[in-house]
This record gives sequence, C-alpha cells and structure tokens, in this order.
Amino acid sequence: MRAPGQCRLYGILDLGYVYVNDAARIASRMLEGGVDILQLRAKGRPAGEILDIAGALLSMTAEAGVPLILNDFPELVAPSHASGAHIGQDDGSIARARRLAGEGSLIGRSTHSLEQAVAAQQEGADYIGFGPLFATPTKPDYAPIGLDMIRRVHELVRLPIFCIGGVKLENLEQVVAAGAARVVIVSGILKADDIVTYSRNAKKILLTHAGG
Ligand code: TZP
Ligand code: MG
Repeated sequence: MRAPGQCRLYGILDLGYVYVNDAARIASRMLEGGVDILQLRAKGRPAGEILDIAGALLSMTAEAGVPLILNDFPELVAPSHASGAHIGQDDGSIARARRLAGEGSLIGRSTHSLEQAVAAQQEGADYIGFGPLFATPTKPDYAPIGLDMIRRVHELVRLPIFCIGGVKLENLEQVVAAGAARVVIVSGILKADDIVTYSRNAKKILLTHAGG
C-alpha cells in the first residue's frame, strides 16, 4: 500500500458528482488513470451506504495498492477495512480520529491556512489537504487561498501536502510551478469526458514537473 508521501495524485470519489450505482465504475477508471490515493466523500449519506460503497471499492483499491480513505467517518474505517479517514477542521482531534479508526490508520486533515497546516502537523496528522487554492463549486463556502502560500506551507510543514481546490489539468503546471508536489483533483477528474486520460495526463505533469 502506497504511503501518502509516495502519492502525487489524490482522487476523490465525491457522491455530489457521481451516482452511487456508478461509483465502482468511476473508481476503476480513476485507478486505471493512476490516482495514487482514493477518498470516498459521501456528505450526508448514512453509514450503511458508505460501508456498502467502500466494500465495493476495496478489492479494486487493494489490488492497485492505493489507500482507500473515508471522508468524515473514522469509526467506519475498521469495519470497512479502509486505510484511513480524512477529517475537517470541525471534526475533532487527530488523536480521537485515530482512536476511532484504529492504530495504523492514516488520518488526514483539511487545512485552509498556514496556521491550520502547522497545527495539523503538531497534532500528528499523516498528511494534509491545503486549500482551496482557487474558488470551487465543490467547496463553495471557503475563501480561496491563492498560490502564494504554497511555498510557505512547504517550508513550514514536513508532512505530505496535497494542494486542493479548483485544480484542473489547465492550471496544474501553474500550481506545480508555485511549489505544489501533490494535488487533489475532484471535479476536474469526475467531470472529464475520459477519466482515464485526464488522470494520466495530470499524473504525468506531477511526475515530470513537481518537486518534493
Ligand atoms: N477541500 C478544499 S477545496 C475542496 C475540498 C474538498 C474541493 C475541491 O474540489 P475541486 O472540484 O477539485 O475544486
Ligand atoms: Mg468533515
């Protein structure tokens, strides 16, 4: 299983964009395209449904050596055999999430400022999301950070940092040139006509141009 530091392209299977009955097919396209880490983001869905979907994804992610991360539900990590959970600023401490998910689970934290990024490192997160870089309909209520903070956050935080928010193939080289080594792409991938090619092209840019 890939560690977060070995991952460049973080894909999110966001049920805001994908029908539940299409989730496994889309996930397999993302994996074929080279997504290194896959999150199931199912805002407002019941636990039973999340367990069912995670169950359908697990054999694919395991075969690809790709960690499966649950958004928000650390208590479902053990029963679903996922690799970990991703929590936001209002979802309690990293220690609590790790207790619920089980030792050895990956715990990631969304951060929206340098201060939050440093705090997540001090708290013991395994990786962070940092953004939104740009305004995005996937997370509409957050002010964009812009590209200027990317270098600074990499100086201050030694964890794997996944830059997120409005990242697309069209601006990926610009995001990488601003210092990003790893990115999350949600709608860019999920709305692509050809998810495999889109993901492959993003991965190629990251492998060719990104440092760290
Ligand atoms: N956290 C910060 S921005 C964001 C999340 C979950 C959404 C990113 O989605 P997109 O579609 O890649 O802009
Ligand atoms: Mg959350």
